[in-house]
Amino acid sequence: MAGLKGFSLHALAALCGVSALGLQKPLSGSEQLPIADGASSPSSKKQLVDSDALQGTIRGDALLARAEELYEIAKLSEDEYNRPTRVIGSAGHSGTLKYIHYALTALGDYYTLSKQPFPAFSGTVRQHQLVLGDKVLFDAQPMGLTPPTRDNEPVNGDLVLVANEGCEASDYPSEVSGNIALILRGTCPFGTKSERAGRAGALAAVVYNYENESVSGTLGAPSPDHVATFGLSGGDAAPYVKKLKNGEKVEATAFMDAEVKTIRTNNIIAQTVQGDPDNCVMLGGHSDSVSEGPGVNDDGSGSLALLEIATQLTNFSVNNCVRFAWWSGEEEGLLGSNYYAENLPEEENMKIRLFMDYDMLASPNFAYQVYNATDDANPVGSEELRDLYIDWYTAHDLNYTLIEFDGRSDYDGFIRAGIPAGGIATGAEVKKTEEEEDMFGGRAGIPFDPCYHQSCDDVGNLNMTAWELNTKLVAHSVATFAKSFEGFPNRTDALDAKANKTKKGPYQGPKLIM
Ligand code: DTR
Ligand code: ZN
Ligand code: ZN
Repeated sequence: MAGLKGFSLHALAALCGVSALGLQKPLSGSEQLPIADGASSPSSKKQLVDSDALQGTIRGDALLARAEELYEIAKLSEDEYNRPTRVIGSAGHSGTLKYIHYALTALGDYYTLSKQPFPAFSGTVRQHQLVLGDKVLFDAQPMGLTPPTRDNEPVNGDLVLVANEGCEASDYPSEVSGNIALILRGTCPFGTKSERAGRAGALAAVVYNYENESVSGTLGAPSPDHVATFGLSGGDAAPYVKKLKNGEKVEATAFMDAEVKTIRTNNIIAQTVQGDPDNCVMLGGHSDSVSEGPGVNDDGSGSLALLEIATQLTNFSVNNCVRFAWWSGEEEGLLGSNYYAENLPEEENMKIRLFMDYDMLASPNFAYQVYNATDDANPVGSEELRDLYIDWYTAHDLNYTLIEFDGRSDYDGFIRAGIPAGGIATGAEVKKTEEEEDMFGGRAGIPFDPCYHQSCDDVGNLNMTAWELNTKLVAHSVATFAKSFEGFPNRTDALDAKANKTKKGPYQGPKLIM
């Protein structure tokens, strides 16, 4: 398999510390051209990278072989999670990191590799229950990264309605202490509400939605003042809000058997040795999945596309440096990419000409989606990157849609740091419309990826046509800027661009934070 020369499932087994007996036959490296042995010859003797040439090295079967290996790695978590997963802290995720690092190391000295460790948080809720009055609220949802109730046991008290939206200390009446706070969603993050409730002495908190639907999000980075916190639909909360506003008493019992672990994890960064180090094109995908499944599309499709392109790029020389990133902790709220972007010294920030995010490139019921970044709302250059994608799909007589640039994936930290960014995707839980069925085929009325964040996000969940095509587009984006930034806006003062023209949405990664 191109790019897998000498890399076999047996090697994978060895590096992941599992018996190869359970794995399929080793992959041979013989039947693919071009074999990525470019790493072995000096860059100066290589052809300058060219979009068509790099796109020409992309093969669906090489991508599929990597997906099959990734699924085998996800199965390393079965003992602990009873299912394949690559969630941070799992054997499946550490196996993913080893796989990526091993594959990059096999490319010799074409890249400078680095691991960026950072503290991440992983939350588990074993059991939970919320009882209001004499009713069990079955749709009450534990917030992500919620702490347990005291001693992981049920706590009882009065339900106390907090004023406004519970974003200020003054919103919490003294009655909250020793009782359970009922807080309206909005204005500030769930984590702030939980922290305020804890500081007011609440035993637990319930955040109720301003809409009828249920609400579940994350408290974000743990705080010692966080308390066990549920999300509740506006419909479920309404009768209790009414009672409390009428001065009636409502008893409550909250039970949250939960644990939040701090884990050390790593981003992996690979930068071409060759190429102008002051003018880097950067691209990323995330190496982790949710705990519910193996994440072969989300985001194996993006992170493996990057690995395949990084492998094939070694056949070429580059004028500008190319920096690949595999982010950890995206699913917990963009932890790795935010950590990276927020810790960039300004001088290093200015060397990144743009960041391209590749997260879900192979959804089974795909649409070709381009993030609708604009230079008015985002760092200048974001719109030009958007137009590169639009031009490529158009040149290939393909339809595309523009989707919200709403902070739901790893570009968010970069645009907040003033770095132009963008990317493409093929869709998640949102349902395909009739019009999109006409544009892309597939089926209207079902999600772009019906296995989004589920155990069925496995190799069978990949649309190979979309994946191979999008990987060629990723290759085009890499080759274009690795060759030249001509016509692409220069970085202005990072601090200016950090004026943060982008309004913070309710999402941080796939998690609702408010
Ligand atoms: N890939 C998703 C996050 C994500 C990025 N863009 C969108 C758009 C619509 C839904 C989800 C997303 C994930 O990592 O869960
Ligand atoms: Zn993702
Ligand atoms: Zn996800």
